[in-house]
Amino acid sequence: LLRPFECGPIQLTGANDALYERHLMFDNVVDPLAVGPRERYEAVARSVRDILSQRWIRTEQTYDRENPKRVYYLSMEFLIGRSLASNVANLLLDPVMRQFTEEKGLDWLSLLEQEPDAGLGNGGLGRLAACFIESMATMQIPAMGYGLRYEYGIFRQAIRDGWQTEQPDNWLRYPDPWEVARPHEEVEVTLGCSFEVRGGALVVIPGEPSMLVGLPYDRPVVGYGGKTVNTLRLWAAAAPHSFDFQVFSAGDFVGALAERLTAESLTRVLYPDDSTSMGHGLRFIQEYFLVACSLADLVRRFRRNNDDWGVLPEKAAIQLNDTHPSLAVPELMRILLDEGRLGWDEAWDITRRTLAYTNHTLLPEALEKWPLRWFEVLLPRHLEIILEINHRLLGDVRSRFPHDEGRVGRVSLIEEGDVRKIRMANLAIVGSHSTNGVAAIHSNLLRTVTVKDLAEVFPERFSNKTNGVTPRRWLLLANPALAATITRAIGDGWITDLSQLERLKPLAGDQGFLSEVRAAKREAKIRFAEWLRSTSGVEIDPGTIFDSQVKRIHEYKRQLLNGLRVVALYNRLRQNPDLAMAPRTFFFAGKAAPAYRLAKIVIKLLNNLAGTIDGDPVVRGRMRVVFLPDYCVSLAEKLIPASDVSNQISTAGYEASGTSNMKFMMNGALTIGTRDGAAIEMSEAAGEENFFLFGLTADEVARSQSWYSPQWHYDNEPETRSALDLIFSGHFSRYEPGVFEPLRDTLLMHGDRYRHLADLTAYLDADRRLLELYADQDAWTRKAILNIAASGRFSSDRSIAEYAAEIWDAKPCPVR
Ligand code: DL6
Repeated sequence: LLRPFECGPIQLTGANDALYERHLMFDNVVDPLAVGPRERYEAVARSVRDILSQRWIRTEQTYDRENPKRVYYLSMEFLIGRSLASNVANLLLDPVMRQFTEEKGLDWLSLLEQEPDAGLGNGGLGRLAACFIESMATMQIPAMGYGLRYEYGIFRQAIRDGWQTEQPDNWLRYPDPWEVARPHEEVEVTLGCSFEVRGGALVVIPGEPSMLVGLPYDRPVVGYGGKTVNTLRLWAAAAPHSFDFQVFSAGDFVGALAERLTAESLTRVLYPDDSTSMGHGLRFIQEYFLVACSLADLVRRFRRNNDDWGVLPEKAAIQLNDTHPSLAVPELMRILLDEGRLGWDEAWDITRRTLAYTNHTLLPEALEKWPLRWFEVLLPRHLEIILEINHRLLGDVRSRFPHDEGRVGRVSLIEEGDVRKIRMANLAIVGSHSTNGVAAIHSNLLRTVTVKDLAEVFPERFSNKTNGVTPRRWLLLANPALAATITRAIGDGWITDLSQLERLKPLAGDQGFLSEVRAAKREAKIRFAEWLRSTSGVEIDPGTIFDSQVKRIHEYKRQLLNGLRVVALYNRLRQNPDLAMAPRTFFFAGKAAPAYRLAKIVIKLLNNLAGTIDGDPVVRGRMRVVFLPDYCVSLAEKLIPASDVSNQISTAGYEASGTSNMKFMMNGALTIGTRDGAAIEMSEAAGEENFFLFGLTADEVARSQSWYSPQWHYDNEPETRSALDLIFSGHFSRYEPGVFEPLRDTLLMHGDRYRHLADLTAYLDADRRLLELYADQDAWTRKAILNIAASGRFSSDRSIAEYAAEIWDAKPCPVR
């Protein structure tokens, strides 16, 4: 067997070669001469998995032996993307792979394209979870991710006539070489009701408890250097084995199978919406299923090595990624009370000291509140526990804040009304020892506005942990040219200590380094242009400025504002074709929640802008708009390194943090943006003079209700007016008259909650400054270098170090 990392770097040996050949022939039982690219990808991936397996086993053995405090990261989403290149890079296998693919005549890049993106998330929250587990493995923290094994991840977006259409993402159609099924570690989950399929619909039968089975599928999480290989455990739902025999013998064969299908459908699909909590019962059960499976599993592991329930908080830190897993509060209480037979006070103390909660959004419509009635039917014991927690909480608040019934109503775990609801954020805050936001401004607003009353009751529980992204995937892997340039300049210590990028600062004055960074950017642009041409036939010019906005499509993220900027610039060129303006390609990419009508109209607008502008000879070669369909991790890995400009233009106070902003910064793009989310801290780190900031601040937005008048901007700002007039004249929708009227309604008629027009003129002004700078290529590259040099703070390693020290009290447990 291969013994990686113990005998020095892995060499290309006959053994490696044999691994591949065996997998190629025996896994799918095919003639190696007749295999296709998919089989080749699978064989390579399986060989890599073989190589990491020993270390994976050794990691678990070490944790078992050392019994360290473990971190459990519970998340409904892990937006993993592809694994092959990242595992190879983290195992330091790149040179071996290069030699191997050469000898086998394999094209590495097309091999990588065979792997589907594991799109088990909507956007920032899920991608953050993926960066965090990679950082924890790199930092040798004994950690485990727990999530759901959705059979269908985030939908695949196609664009038809400019409109978004959704197609199922059947990412598990072919066997996934990374996952390992662990049927012997299944767990059972009990619900207070059962289900039946009647006429194709799922019908709840209250009062009849039922059982589900959670089957774990493990994926390796390889730390950089390959020393630690942690586990991401994803749960798939199944029906229990026992039930079918009873029903079969009663004769209802088909009914029994249908029920099995019902159970399995629980983890069939990821909910494709990250900005509303819309009361889907299935989602509620998914959340409970994740919590119940994960807690059963981690408690079982804990009990293997510890008799005393009281030490749970010293052995396990459970981080709740948003409120989605916040049923962990009553579930852990239930386990401690009913299974551990502890008294309330002890159980409550253990629960609170074990759990911690991260908030990711202040949008009221995204804060989860589940109908109390659902608890009555599905989780009656949990409801009992929640009511008791609430009873004690309100008693405590009344005694600490006498005569303040308003506060009592606001902190309560229950929202009164026609439909009584449980406030999941309140439950998570009350039932844990730590609540954090994900950027300084966000944590501040959370504490002082969104949950102000609770923060005053428990001030010591609140903190900030600014997000970060893993430099391995987002710089080393995504941008080989820039990564090599940096390594040549300062060595490779930055890969695991991104603060070392600061050492690039003095090089911002070095002509040689400037040329190298410029060449690296050029290389990334050419790579991206070639990839785009070969995969979609779209031709773009790498000599133009690449100006990108890529993220979920949402009103608060204001892709519409960017669209208005594009139309205003287009108008300038139409009116004055000789105007000097650096040629630019505007890239947009992102998915809209399938039921989010306005976001879909924004996608339609952006696509129509692309079509009309592309067809207009007056601006040909001067500006292009490209909407890249089906935004996903692997598209981001290609576009971000190639971008010169990063648009981060949310209405101030609405974007919790943002993480694409950090990836762009690390890759040397300059940011044009509002003072929102982590962009504030990024501009502080780089110096505001190296950012193109514009627009209302969060305070100004909060106070703008009294003065904001979209009509005023229309009447008094000629560029705003002509941009809107051009859109509503039908210039971009000749064959679909009126298609953009809903945009007029939001922008002009209904008060424009997201203040688009208030910021448009300032955006155009910042854009003018940006173009002025671009005219001086050295000055531009200098700022790009200063941005890269200041991006060290936005590594997920730094975020994880803060979580580990200040929330989890977790230490590395090296695998020897
Ligand atoms: O914290 C990760 C990410 C932030 O960077 C984004 O700013 C924020 O919008 C996103 N939040 C969500 C909303 N989910 N919920 N609930 O994805 O989190």
